[in-house]
Amino acid sequence: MMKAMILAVSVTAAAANANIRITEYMYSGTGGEFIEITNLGHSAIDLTGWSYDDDSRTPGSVMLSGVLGRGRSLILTEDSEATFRAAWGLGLNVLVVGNVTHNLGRADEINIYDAGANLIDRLTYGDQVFPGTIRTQGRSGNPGNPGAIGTNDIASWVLSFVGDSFGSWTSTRGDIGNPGTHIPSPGAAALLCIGGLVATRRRR
Ligand SMILES: [Ca+2]
Ligand SMILES: [Ca+2]
Ligand SMILES: [Ca+2]
Repeated sequence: MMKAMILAVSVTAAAANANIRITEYMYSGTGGEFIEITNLGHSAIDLTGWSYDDDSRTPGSVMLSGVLGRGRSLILTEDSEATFRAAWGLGLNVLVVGNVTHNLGRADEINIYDAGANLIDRLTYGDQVFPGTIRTQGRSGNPGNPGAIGTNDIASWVLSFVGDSFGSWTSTRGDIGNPGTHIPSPGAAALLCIGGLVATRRRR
């Protein structure tokens, strides 16, 4: 009985962890490069023990921390936290891990690991390696459709521009992106809405 309960709890935790997704990145800019991860699930997730690494694929390289609420994002950046917040005008509702040293190059990889060192999400990119895909220099990249999230499909990612559906703006240093917020694409919003309706009906 107890064993089954523990198993159920860990399966639930694993399913919840899978809701943490890479939602934006910029490998180079006038300001510091950054990565955004977002909690796309329905409950807060404690990131204690979680970590990031680039293409060296080693859990524990850069530690994350904090509790990421539903719909909230965390930024990893080579800037100091204060510099990044000031450049993009971010409030304290956005978690920022600054002074990250495992930096992104033109062709690189983003790996997010949970506290158990399990790979939770990965994005592999490089415009020379995968011709025709975006080059996030001075403007960030975003998943262009819901299927691009959590599937390591760089061909489906698109560059930010001011006035896009992601709500992108220009930082004080001239970089374009939308760090700290993730607005789902219209398709994803519709799916979430349908999912919410089904869940509501089931609860009744
Ligand atoms: Ca870089
Ligand atoms: Ca690197
Ligand atoms: Ca974003």
